[in-house]
Amino acid sequence: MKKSAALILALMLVLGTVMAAPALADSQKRTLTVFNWFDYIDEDVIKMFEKETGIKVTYTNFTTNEEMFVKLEKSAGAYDVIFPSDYIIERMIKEDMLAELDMEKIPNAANLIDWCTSPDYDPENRYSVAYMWGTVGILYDPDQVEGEIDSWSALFDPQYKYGVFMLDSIRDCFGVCLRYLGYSLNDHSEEALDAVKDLLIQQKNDNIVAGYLVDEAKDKMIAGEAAMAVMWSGDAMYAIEENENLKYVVPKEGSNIWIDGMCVLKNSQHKDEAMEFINFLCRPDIAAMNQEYISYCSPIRQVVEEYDEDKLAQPALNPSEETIANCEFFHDITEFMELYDSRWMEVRA
Ligand code: N2P
Repeated sequence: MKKSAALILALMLVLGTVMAAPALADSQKRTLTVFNWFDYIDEDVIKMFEKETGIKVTYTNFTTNEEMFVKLEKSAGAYDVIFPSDYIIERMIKEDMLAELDMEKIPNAANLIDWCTSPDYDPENRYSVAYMWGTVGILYDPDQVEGEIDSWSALFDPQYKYGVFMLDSIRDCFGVCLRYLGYSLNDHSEEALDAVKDLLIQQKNDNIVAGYLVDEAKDKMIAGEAAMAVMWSGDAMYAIEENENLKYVVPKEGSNIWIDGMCVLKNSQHKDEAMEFINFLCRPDIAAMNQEYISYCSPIRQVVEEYDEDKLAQPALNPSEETIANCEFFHDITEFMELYDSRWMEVRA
């Protein structure tokens, strides 16, 4: 009797401790807050990362670089990993907002294709690792336009009544107009910006604009709701995969080529977890999942090497050398953005 009572007591004690012990005190849990563009990851990738590492991810989204930047300023310390484009990385380096990456913790960065490893905005990859890249062009429905489109002039052709979705993103929208008018997409002269403003207001007055959109445009184009849309190449590729009738072109006047990077904020409290996350996204199988899901161009060599003929034939995924040579990167022109902002407000009013 005594023996079994002691045994039961011992058993209860053991069970009691096991059940009462928390897995890990909250303060010891590894966490990470990621701030990325909408529609820019296969969410299964996040689940896999959490499962493999035990790091709990809070995943949040933005629509444009400018929106992201404002949110970062308003909530310092809230985010760890962010996905800014080239010109914003350039700005954030200047403003000392980014942490230097610990490349020893990101060995998979060795998988990057060459031209994405030493971009002008961060020549030694001290602050960023490329996530995706692409161009800006026109996605169009050949059934709703006359002939092949090869010029930005189509955006301003009054025959396309409510036929054009514009990209609701200030640098992209001004950039394509600047190139159409023969300027650099980094121009900030009053003369050039006034010409862009007049062009965009005329386009509205001619009832050509069907809307200023960002992420919604791809689904509307798949559904045939407009003749054309100014679009980032990956979204265009996504739409083409859903509706093979659609076509993408980078107009002959030239356009923007861009790289979105992965960066860690200087004030992040979870830098190790951040490096692990970036490393995970550079793993070839993970990068392939993301490429498949979002349709943007991955800079991971093994993914690119697996593209089949159909993919390679798509200018939205595989622009020609000629197209690339005719494209420019955006640069940081923060000190002149007031000149853009005031005109943008007039256009959008
Ligand atoms: C996808 C965001 C694409 C980023 N929604 C373009 N730089």
